[in-house]
Amino acid sequence: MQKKISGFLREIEKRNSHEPEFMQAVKEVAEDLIPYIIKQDIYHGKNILMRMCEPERVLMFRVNWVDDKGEIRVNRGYRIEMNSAIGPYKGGLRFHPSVNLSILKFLAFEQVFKNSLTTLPMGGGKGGSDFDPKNKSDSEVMRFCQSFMTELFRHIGPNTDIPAGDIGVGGREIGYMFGQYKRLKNEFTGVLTGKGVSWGGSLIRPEATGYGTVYFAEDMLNYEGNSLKGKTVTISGSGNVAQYAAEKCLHLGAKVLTMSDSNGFIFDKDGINEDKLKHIMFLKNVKRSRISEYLKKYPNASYMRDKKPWGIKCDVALPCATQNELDHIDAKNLIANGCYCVAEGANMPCTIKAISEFKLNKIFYAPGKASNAGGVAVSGLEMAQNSLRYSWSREEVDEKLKQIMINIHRSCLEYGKEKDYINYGKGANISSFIKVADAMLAQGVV
Ligand code: NDP
Ligand code: 2IT
Repeated sequence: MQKKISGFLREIEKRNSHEPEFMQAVKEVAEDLIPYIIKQDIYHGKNILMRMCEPERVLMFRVNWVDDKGEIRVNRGYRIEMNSAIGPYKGGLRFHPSVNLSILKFLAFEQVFKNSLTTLPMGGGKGGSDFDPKNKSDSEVMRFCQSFMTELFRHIGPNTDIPAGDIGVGGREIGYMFGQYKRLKNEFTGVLTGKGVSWGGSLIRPEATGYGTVYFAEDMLNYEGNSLKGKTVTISGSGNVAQYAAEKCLHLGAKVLTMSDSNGFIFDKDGINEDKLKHIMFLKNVKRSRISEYLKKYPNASYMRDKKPWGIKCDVALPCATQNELDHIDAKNLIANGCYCVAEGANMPCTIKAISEFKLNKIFYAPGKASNAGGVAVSGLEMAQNSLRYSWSREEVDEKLKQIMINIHRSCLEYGKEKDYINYGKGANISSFIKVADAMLAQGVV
């Protein structure tokens, strides 16, 4: 079996050498899927996984814009249209200087499986740019977004490809891109999700990824007769996902000890309560400042520059910042300190070796494609509301989100139960694969 898996990965590597993040995402999926596919007559010999590893289309384009000093800047824009077997391409846009083809292909590949798990009709895609929104004025961000959309608009549409936010792309950027799309097409449609509530957005979309991650962690603990109430939680990141993961932890009675950004983390041993979290939201969303400023208002907390929060003792860890932010040393530290549940709010935050440590030590571990699917799920609900030209209440959307997370948990159990461990990764990979593979088989070789 190992030979078959390595043979497959060698083939993929030939076409995708120099794309380490993409290869990492494929490896993680192939190790669960190849043994499954070999045993299933309908999938065996159809080269389905190989087809799923090749994007249906990759768009790369120049994005010129003029900064506040009048200088012309050049960035690169991308959209990976990965798989449209079960619906139009759907997935976020990331604006970060580290963005490259490998990172966007890994994200688009993961998105295909994640979207399938939501049970909503969405294919997978991802895009973005190496543009860095940090330290840019509002007008610079607007001019960049308009220029980016001036190329992207011809490739997307409410029945073709529906982008949303991701790192560096929040409500402000979605607004500027939506405005430019509407102006170019003279159409008011649901072409982007994460829109403002007064112009077609869904209630709970900003909260959905973080809330969904915590609902999933709660489902995992409930399954063992436990819950988040009274538990200590470490969170990384202080952006959209981290903020609402922290908020839902507080709703469920847990104590949040840490939050971070790319410069370091804060540790508040008294717990980050609702007021403190509000202050973090102000620092990050309004002031667009650094997490270290938390100490100016709360001097009893500590700040560790250039460090990650995984050395802090906790029951539950929620990595909510970025890929490969939790390695096997961090995993060993967490386990040594008594952590027994890890749910990924970010995409691929745990390295393959870190995941092996969790499995070896029988730690509850939820892969992002399952635990952070709440964000795209509510994007799917936003699309449904746009098609209906109607909007659901906060309670209705939250209830649907909760039910979707419960169903994803159930699918993971169906295919991931092992003798004395629930392999959530395997469960998520197999159950999401079946839906996409069946659709691909039905639609022929296209
Ligand atoms: P935001 O841009 O709102 O926040 C990102 C956070 O992560 C910031 O605190 C940022 O710190 C930190 N971060 C980013 N890059 C790095 C890095 N290289 N090292 C350390 N910290 C870093 O993004 P989101 O919260 O939306 O996204 C966070 C993660 O969640 C990503 O992996 C994303 O793909 C995933 N995700 C997002 C969804 C969504 O709906 N938004 C849905 C599903 C998954 P700093 O301010 O210093 O950059
Ligand atoms: O990684 C993700 O699932 C997202 N960034 C959200 C995608 C979406 O279309 O809402």
